[in-house]
Amino acid sequence: MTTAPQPATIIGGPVSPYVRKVLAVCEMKGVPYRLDPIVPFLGDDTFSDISPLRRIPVFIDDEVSLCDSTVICEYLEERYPAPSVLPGNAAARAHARWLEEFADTRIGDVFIWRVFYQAVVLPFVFQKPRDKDRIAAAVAEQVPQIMDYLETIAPQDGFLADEVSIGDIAVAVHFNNLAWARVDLDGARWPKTCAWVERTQATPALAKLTRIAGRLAQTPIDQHRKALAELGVGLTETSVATHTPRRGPMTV
Ligand SMILES: N[C@@H](CCC(=O)N[C@@H](CS)C(=O)NCC(=O)O)C(=O)O
Repeated sequence: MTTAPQPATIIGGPVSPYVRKVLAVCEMKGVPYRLDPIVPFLGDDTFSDISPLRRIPVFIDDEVSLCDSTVICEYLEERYPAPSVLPGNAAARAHARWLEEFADTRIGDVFIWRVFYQAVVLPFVFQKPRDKDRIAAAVAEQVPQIMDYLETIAPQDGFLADEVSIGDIAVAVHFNNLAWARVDLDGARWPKTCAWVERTQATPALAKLTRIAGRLAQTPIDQHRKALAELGVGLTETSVATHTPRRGPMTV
């Protein structure tokens, strides 16, 4: 008889797109987890030990303690192969992995660091004013470059492959953060991409996580655990969070 795995611990708040990517894969594969929903800049010394780059997500179970959403999702795919979050043939798998990499690096750099960080993290975590010119420049220059590229690869309908994969998920999660930073995209200019992202965000796992994260995005950080408990999310008993930011705001 196989016993159900003990819940894994995931460190990181679901407002992070990288955390939502990992949570989506857990949800799709039925991997139970408990969350320590920290904002990375508020991590304590234990967090520095567990996450040397002081980034979220971190995934801990009975066998591993892992950093980096891609590494974590690959581990989940190997340990819990069904249902798979990778397409069935080698070429489609490689394409999905490329989109995951593009999302994690380029989309993350622009949507998260140049826009979301400026619009949301600076005022709400560091109590610093947002740099509106910097946000406007990213929205005018880098966001369209990304959208133009995505429009060349976005599927006309469905997903990158037959089923939703890690490539679709990794891209789609970043668009919620852009919306929370109050950036509207022109659906007429990038129709295939906007429709593909919406389809992916509407899949059950991402729809659930977007609802949860959207609520947190409107909730003061010191009330995140309470809000998550009310939403029925399992939480760790202890946290690696402190109340004051450990590191000054990055300039990007
Ligand atoms: N490549 C990493 C990126 C993770 C990442 O950048 N997470 C952000 C939150 S959205 C973070 O922890 N930033 C804190 C920092 O860089 O100091 C992954 O895929 O997990």
